[in-house]
Amino acid sequence: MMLSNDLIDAYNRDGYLRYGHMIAPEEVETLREAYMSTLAVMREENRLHSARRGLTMDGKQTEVYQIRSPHLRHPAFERLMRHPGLLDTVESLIGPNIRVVLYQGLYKPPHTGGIISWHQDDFYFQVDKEDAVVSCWLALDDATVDNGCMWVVPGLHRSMLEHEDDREAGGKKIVALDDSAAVPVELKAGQCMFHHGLAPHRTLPNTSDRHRRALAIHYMDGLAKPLDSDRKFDPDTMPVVRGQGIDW
Ligand SMILES: O=C(O)CCC(=O)C(=O)O
Repeated sequence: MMLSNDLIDAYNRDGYLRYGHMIAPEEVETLREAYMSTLAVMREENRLHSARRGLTMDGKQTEVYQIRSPHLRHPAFERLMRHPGLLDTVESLIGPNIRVVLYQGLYKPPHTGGIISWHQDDFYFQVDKEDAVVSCWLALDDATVDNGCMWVVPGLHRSMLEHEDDREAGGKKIVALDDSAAVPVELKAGQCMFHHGLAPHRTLPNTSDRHRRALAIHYMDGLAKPLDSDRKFDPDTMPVVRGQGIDW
């Protein structure tokens, strides 16, 4: 179902939208099974390496595992990426031509799940059109402050901020951000939130004894192109899922 004007206005004002339930409990269960079996296969293939580093309070290495392009690994992930209700919501936010620019699972294990620092997705995906990137972050476990839910700073999605190497955790982070107004976006399993490509967001460690399994699908306007002309195009990992798309 397309979003109401009130919800679109809220997204435009805040840079994010806490959506509520996108998928049914049976589909959550199917996705959890696909997630765990994919992680097990990646471990067997010796391809499971933490995407971030750090130490827990008791000195253990922290871990954040990324499943890149999960739709190429299991049909349940493909189904989610093309879920008609999800695409209706994305269409309400960025228009009728929709391409996936990156699809990833991000797993924070109990107790050792690490940090992903403040960043803007447009740092990676910036394209030649405004308001053309939106990310859907879907929880497969209840996402709470103690297991590493998403945090956002409402209303700070107007400009690109400077990023630098995050020497502690790895990856990139925003150099200077006033996060005094930051809010956690807690979700139940099967619920999702959407954030604008310029919305600063982060996730904190998983200090709980529960998994924190999430899927992030980053969509862009299919008629836009990356500003970075070196950005590689790959039709398998970046499919058009509704309307038209131009390749680059
Ligand atoms: O799942 C996480 O911990 C972080 C995800 C994220 O930063 C993103 O989807 O852009």
